[in-house]
Amino acid sequence: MRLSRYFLPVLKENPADAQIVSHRYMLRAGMIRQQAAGIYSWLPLGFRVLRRIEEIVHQEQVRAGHIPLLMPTLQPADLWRESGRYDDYGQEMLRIKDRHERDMLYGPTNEEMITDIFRSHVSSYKDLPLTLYHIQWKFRDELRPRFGVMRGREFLMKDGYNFDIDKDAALHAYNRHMVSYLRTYERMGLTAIPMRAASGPIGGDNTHEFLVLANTGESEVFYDDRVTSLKLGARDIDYDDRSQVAEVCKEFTTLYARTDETHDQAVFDQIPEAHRKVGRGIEVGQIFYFSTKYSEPMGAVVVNDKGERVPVHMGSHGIGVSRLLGAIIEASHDDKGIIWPEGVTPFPVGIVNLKQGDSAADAACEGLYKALKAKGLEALYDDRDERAGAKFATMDLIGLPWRITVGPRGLANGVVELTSRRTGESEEMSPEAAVDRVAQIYAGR
Ligand code: P5A
Repeated sequence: MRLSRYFLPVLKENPADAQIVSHRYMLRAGMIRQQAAGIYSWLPLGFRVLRRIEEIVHQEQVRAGHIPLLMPTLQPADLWRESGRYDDYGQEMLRIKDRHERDMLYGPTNEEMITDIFRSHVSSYKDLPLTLYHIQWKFRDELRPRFGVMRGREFLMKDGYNFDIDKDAALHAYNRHMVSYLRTYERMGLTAIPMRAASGPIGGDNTHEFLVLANTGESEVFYDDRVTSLKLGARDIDYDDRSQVAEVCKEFTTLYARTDETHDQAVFDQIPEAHRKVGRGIEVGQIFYFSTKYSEPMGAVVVNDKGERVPVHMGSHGIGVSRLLGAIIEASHDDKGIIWPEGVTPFPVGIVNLKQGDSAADAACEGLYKALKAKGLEALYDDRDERAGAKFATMDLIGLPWRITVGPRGLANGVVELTSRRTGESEEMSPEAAVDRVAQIYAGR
């Protein structure tokens, strides 16, 4: 993408109403625009990151054996009357009437709708286990939408729902989600810690929230800091192997890590003092096992291997897809701007032409741009007629992990400069070597 032809409306000034750094940088980097309280347009740069995050979520869900579908944003109220949640949900639910005076709502979550799909099409234990998920916009009329996409009213969620024959099978689905989420967040460059939490309006007794530690997080968290060094890494997971998956979950949930809702000071006090930490976290996901809470009242039953009709055991599992942009920025930035982890960056590399109009510099930039493209990497080429300082400031603000700087002086010696946004370190090398290095960094992304 050539910056001269892109739509990147960066702001020079700090927006007055943005209280936290991720919100400030998302506005300044021209990623989002607020249209109403807690409701945003996704401008091209923000949209690219959103799509990248969705892509990672999809890949890891499919890897775990879960099946994508797409349910609508608008739902009939009658489904929610069946589960009993229509009245329970209160003012967070946006209620709408259609022209026939039928009660509708903008879905805050989809337990009822997926249960309706299941009961209409599945009737035998032979069709289980089954986990369906989608990535779809939700609406919650939050009392205090704030911090940009972090607590929106309209927000993008991945929500998945498992249907199993009994509790053991459903707990395996729960564990499978936990492990697949760990992998998902790690690919985004995040450490998200599963913490015992409370289930709220979704229900059930088993639930974990995934929290990214950040001072600006909305949840108070209590944890043994050894939990922060656990990594799933590239280990090979067989998602059908119940004991392997359960072992991984045990590894990640044995050390104390809880939100204030489930905090137990007496247990916490037993952690060696040097490891006892109280902090704040951003909730980027939550998983639930709620047994037959929806299947029983809504009649989602199957015939088991003994010929009996039994309600299925269910759980639901959510990732805050749009919130993740904010969480990643909170976890990865400096005073000049965002520092995107390679896994989610909107563009893998930026090209800065220090002397637009200089024929050697222009030709070298074009050559780099095309050579990167040939390797499947779309660079953001700053081909504007701007001062070098302004170009660097824009690149630093939007946070691409790598920058190739091209100028007449370097080219006279046959070199360009490759700079890491994270460390600030630069290395001179030939344009070909720079292309190879960047391609190597992104190999297998
Ligand atoms: C699980 C999937 C559920 O709704 N039902 C379907 C269950 N869980 S949840 O914890 O309430 O939401 C899942 C994740 O969505 C994100 N989230 C939000 N993101 C931005 N703005 C909001 N107002 C908002 N509310 C929830 C969180 O990341 C949460 O973990």
